[in-house]
Amino acid sequence: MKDIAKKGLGTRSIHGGQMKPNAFGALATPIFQTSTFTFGTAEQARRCFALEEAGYVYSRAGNPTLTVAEEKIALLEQGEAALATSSGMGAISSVLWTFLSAGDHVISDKTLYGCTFELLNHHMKRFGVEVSFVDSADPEAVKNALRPETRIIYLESPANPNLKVVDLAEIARLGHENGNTLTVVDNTFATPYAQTPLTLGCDIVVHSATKYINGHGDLLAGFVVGKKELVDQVRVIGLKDMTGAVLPPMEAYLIIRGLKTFEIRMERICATAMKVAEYLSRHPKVDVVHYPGLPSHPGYAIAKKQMRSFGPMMGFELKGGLEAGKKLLDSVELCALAVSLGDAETLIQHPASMTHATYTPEERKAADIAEGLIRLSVGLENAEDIIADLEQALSKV
Ligand code: LCS
Repeated sequence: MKDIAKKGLGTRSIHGGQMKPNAFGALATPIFQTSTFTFGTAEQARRCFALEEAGYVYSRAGNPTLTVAEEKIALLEQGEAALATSSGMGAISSVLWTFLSAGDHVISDKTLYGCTFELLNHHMKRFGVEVSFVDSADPEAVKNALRPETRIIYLESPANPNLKVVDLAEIARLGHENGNTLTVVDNTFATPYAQTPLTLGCDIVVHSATKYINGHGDLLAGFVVGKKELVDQVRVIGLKDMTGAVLPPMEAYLIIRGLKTFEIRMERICATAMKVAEYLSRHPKVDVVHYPGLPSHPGYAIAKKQMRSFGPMMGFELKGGLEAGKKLLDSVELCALAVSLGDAETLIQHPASMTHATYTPEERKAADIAEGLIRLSVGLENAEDIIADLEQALSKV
């Protein structure tokens, strides 16, 4: 479609990247469930392997169904290119293994998804990569941690699980000022509906597409987005040779299907999230609500500046602390007690004992992840029903 990059989010997610023409004029995207691709001649095979001719050779390096999903995500994030992976961790590890070598330095925020923290905090040093954990909501802390060998600044904004907001344009600027430093942002919590870090100057966006991008809680997937030159490196080094974290074609098809409703899902969910956050912030048993759309949130002004919407995720703490929080989790009926996020169903969980059990209590304290924090992933149910469920559960606390 002509000028697809200039169309609205809904149009881009439905029409972007579609094969033209689809086999037999099929409207839905065909699932190319194949591991390999045949060549007409030995010379053509040689040209494809020498990258003198474009074409698919083997599904670890590319597959037409994945290409459609990748082009849609690139259009949504306003990046030049995207790469699909088999999970969010597949996207993150493929990026890190591509750009890091022994002797390199990484600056990471202290507040991260638990497994990303585990990878950066425990495993990187086994390969001779040093990681400094800072509070990147304070750009001075990032500036002070920068070294000539800092190759990557890695962060989430809003962060999992406490919704910390970071000034992405400022951090990317500091990275570029330092020279060869890439700012990598996990945009899973915001989604491209609410925020596009590449347009703020960041170099690479990673996603767990398991979450709101797919939106139906029935698969795992990830994406890497950025300049074509960077994404190509992740494809041929991190994905093809190091992690092999390839997305199956059926999963790519389901993401393409889920994306058709991406904009309307996010519109509904973010509006509901705002109502739920306001409800919780007025409740006498609630101590604090962590939602970037509330003026009481420390990152509110920056969120207002860099986000188009305040997103679908929130955290909250009860006045009764951890014990009250457990009682609440045991009392919800509509909200599902489960990790993950971004499903049609509202999900509720306790980070300290579930997603962020990879942190020690001291590490959680340093990262401002309260032991009693409850995390809520708002779903597609009606706002009044989600609120009624929280109300009946809070009455039992
Ligand atoms: N990045 C963020 C911000 C995440 O929340 C997750 C998973 C990942 C990356 C990893 O993606 P995956 O490999 O699972 O597709 N977050 C989860 C969570 O908070 N609960 O369960 C999984």
